[in-house]
Amino acid sequence: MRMKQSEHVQKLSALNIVIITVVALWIKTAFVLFLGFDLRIVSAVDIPAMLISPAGSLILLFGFCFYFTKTFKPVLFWISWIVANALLYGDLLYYRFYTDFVTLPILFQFDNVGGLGPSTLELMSPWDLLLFIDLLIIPWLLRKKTDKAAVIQSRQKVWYASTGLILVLVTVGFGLIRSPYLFSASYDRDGLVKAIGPYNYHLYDFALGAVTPLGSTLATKADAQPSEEYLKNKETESTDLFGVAEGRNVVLISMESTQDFVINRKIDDEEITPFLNDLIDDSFYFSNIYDQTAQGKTSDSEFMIDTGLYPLASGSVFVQKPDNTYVSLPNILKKRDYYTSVFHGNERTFWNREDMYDALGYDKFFSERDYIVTEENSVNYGIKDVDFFEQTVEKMEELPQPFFSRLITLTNHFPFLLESEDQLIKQADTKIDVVNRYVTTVRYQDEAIKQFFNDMKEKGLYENTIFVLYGDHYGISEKFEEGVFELTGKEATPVNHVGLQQVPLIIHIPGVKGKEINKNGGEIDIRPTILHLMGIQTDNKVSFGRDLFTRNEDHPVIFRDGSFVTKEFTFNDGVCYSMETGEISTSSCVTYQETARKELKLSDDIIYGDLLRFLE
Ligand code: GP9
Ligand code: MN
Repeated sequence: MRMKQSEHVQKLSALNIVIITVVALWIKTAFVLFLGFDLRIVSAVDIPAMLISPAGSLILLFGFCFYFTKTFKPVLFWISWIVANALLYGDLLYYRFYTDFVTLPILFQFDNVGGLGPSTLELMSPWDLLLFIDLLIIPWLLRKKTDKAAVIQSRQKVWYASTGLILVLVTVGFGLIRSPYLFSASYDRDGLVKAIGPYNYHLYDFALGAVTPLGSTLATKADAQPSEEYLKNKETESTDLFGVAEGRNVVLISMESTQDFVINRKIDDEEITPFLNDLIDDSFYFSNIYDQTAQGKTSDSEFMIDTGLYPLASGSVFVQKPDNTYVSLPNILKKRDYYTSVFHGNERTFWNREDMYDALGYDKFFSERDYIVTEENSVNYGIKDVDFFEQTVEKMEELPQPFFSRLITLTNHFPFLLESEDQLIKQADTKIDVVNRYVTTVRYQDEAIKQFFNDMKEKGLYENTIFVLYGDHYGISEKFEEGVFELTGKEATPVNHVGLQQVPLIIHIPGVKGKEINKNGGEIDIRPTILHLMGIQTDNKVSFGRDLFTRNEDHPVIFRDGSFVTKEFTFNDGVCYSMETGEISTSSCVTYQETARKELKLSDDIIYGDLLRFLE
């Protein structure tokens, strides 16, 4: 009898097994929330809120198995386990590089975020295996299951479901009380995940993804009015530089992953960017320009420069909205008899460029198929920059003039791989290998640009051209920033982190002296700056950029997650800091926060409603 009793104690009911699994996942999720992501704890209530946030949704997710037949129950149980773990680990890997969470559209552009290539492997760690430790425990639990106990009483089901539901409601309700903009400003994904947990977040994101396509079907001309109203008050001063590059060819060089900290920096007395440093002496160098891209990376930078609109909060606008009407830079220039083209050594389909370039009005897209790409002249994502520029100049020579061309480099891309014969500077010597390699690929890119300028001179294309060189977005994500701080000797503070989001912007007009301009600005401001130099006054005001020569510095440079930077303050991860002292100054950011919300909403309305079709 005693023997039978102990056997009984060891047996577990199906409900117990589900509860143990949910608790294990809950603990894992809490670990990842606190240690895997960089969600800033601003007040003491953040801690219990974050701890509780995953529980309700996990309970409900696993509860589904109770309502199916005996055959389907284990299948659903394992599906739930896989879904929860895939979301958690997928988020963790994505966050490690992008400091952001996976969104529904990202799943449709999986290849563009590195797929399962070397970039992803670089982000994994052997310690990650610990996250799957419950995979050993669950089969052991299942062996202890009693058949009899497989039937879960209705009363138990009600208790189980009510607990899950109440926890979800408490989590969401508490989140809304603390931040009324939780859902209307859901592009602040760090804030959203912190408040409602990763699983509720994914459910919300999924629902949002399902309803947003309705935006353009239901939109009318009247929806465009608020944007027009808001933007008509945008200041439009002129300077004596207006029209200084009128009628010239325009060459834009998108410098892959190039951050501003490399400019005028040395590794053991060797400059990382010797050519760009020299070029700056003879150019307009905008030294406080911020990366404003989001999940669309390079394509987002292209989008901002061409349209003056903000990128989308989730996914790439190139992938999602290639059928919209855009009043783009190429279209404006085409009306002035420019021939417009893009040169890029990667596949035409990457970032859906092929389709989007049609929408943006480009006459021609020279892509991988137009280049001689071999094993020897390729590295990482494709053709090496030196070969790319060399072959590009030959094509450029044949273009009708004046032309507007964007050239997109590729070699300086994460994880920054380069054969030793191409390494023209020795690796840096920080704790972070990614940063050590980064300086070599940036140095290589600099050499490639130098050769391009020489070729342009040789072909007689240099004098009559205006060159716009810009870093497309950060290369060193927050995860590896420690190495940059080691290199620059700066302290790892939130304000210095914001400073690292600066990308170089150099506008070189042969024959025009130029100077350093240290006004704050962003990539969205590049378009009006080019138009100013070209002497083009656009009638179309539905663009959020401001000419960098006259930009009012009190206007915030707005990032896609609702954060921003002004001359005096920066709002980052939900906290307002003084730029000068780094001290927290909550009330100083309130008005700017409103401006950020307003501009992002108006821009989103234009894109989701395809509103520019009504203004043509
Ligand atoms: C690939 C290039 C790099 O075509 O645009 O992509 P990224 O990951 O930087 O957006
Ligand atoms: Mn890029």
